Amino acid sequence: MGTEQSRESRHGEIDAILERKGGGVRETRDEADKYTVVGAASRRTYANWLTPIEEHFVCHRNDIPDADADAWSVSLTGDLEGRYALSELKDEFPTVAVAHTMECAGNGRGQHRPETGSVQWGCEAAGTAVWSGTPISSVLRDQLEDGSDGAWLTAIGGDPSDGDDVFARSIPLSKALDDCILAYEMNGEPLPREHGFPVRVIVPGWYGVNSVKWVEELRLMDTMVVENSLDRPGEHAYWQQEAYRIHPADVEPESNETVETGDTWEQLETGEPEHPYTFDQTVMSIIGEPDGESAVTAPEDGLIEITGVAWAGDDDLEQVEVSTDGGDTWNAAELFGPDYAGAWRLFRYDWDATPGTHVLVSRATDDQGRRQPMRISNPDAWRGALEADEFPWNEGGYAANAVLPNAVEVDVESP
Ligand SMILES: Nc1nc2c(c(=O)[nH]1)N[C@H]1C(S)=C(S)[C@@H](COP(=O)(O)O)O[C@H]1N2
Ligand SMILES: [Mo]
Repeated sequence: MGTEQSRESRHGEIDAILERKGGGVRETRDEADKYTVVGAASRRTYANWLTPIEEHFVCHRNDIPDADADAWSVSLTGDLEGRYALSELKDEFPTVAVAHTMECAGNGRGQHRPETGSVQWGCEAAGTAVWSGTPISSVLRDQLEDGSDGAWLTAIGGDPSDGDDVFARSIPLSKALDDCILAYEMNGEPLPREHGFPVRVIVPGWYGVNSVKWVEELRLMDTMVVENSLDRPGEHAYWQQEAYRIHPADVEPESNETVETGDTWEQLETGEPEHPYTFDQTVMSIIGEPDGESAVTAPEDGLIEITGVAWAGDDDLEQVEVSTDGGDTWNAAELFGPDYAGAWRLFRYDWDATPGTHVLVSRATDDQGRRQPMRISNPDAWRGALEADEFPWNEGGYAANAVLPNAVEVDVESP
């Protein structure tokens, strides 16, 4: 297919997504005119626990496959064998639902200075949906031997890659068996095409890139995907070993067969491996209301409720603090609402507001005591940034969870 022609069909496809999505939506692409990304969340999205499909961001690079659910199957390969039709996956195994806060690893990329490449997200690329499907552990259990410790499960997407590497991502088998599912519904609806119809992987609490859409193969190996791991054309390792790695400018990340931990923050702190993989999400919070779009009139008692969401990947959240003076002083917020592993929690703080302009900021800490840093560092700081309460600027603009870039400026008017 000629480039012009595929671009045209691509733009049509994006228009169709935009039509289905609600307000606050825009499309962005990278230099190669690839990447369908639709920033669907607005500030207000973060004042609610459940993200409606229309407000859930979309992110992928290739065209959406034209999938026929009746003909779709998932093959088991590597140290596994077999193949399941979608109907078998649905009917022969238990159905479960998981609540998952999905954040694109590039969320906050647009907050890096100098700018990094690719899509300049603000904080729109996160959402919480309830995904239903089949536990991966149910599908694999017959075939697993006791010695599967340390193994990796690679999911391969059926999106056409036009001669580039197929979209393949590996996660530790232990994580896959713990809580991952093959999802065929989102918020009780059949999976929308752009979210992976007819079936996708959901990896609760991990960056979106790990949740492979349009999944057609699950491969069990002793290593994660490295070059030439798959029975596929191409070199295979781009999406695992090159893209979505956290590293300083002008560095090519090293390829690893395995790593000790799927905890992205621990990789960053310890330098093992040198260039972390974007696996579990780092601790993060966003204020949803007030949203700064219009002035707020203080009620008679002066109390304005500040509401937002906070999450910590597959770790638990310990606390959330709110500042109403741009980060100079902090107050404890109250956590409320649903409390599911892998999904964000709502927080609120009753603010005794005075008329004027105020800068509201939120800051979350996970159960291992790791707190969101204040700002993104300069490009030279790399891992040393953490000691200065900064998040390391990195070339791909990944995993940014700094506090100040997500501040909201609010005008309060007298009652
Ligand atoms: N097959 C396939 N799966 C994919 C991608 C892709 O390009 N191809 N993009 C990933 C990325 S980077 C993200 S952030 C999530 C986004 O999921 P969503 O579009 O349902 O929000 O899908 C992931 N799964
Ligand atoms: Mo992403």
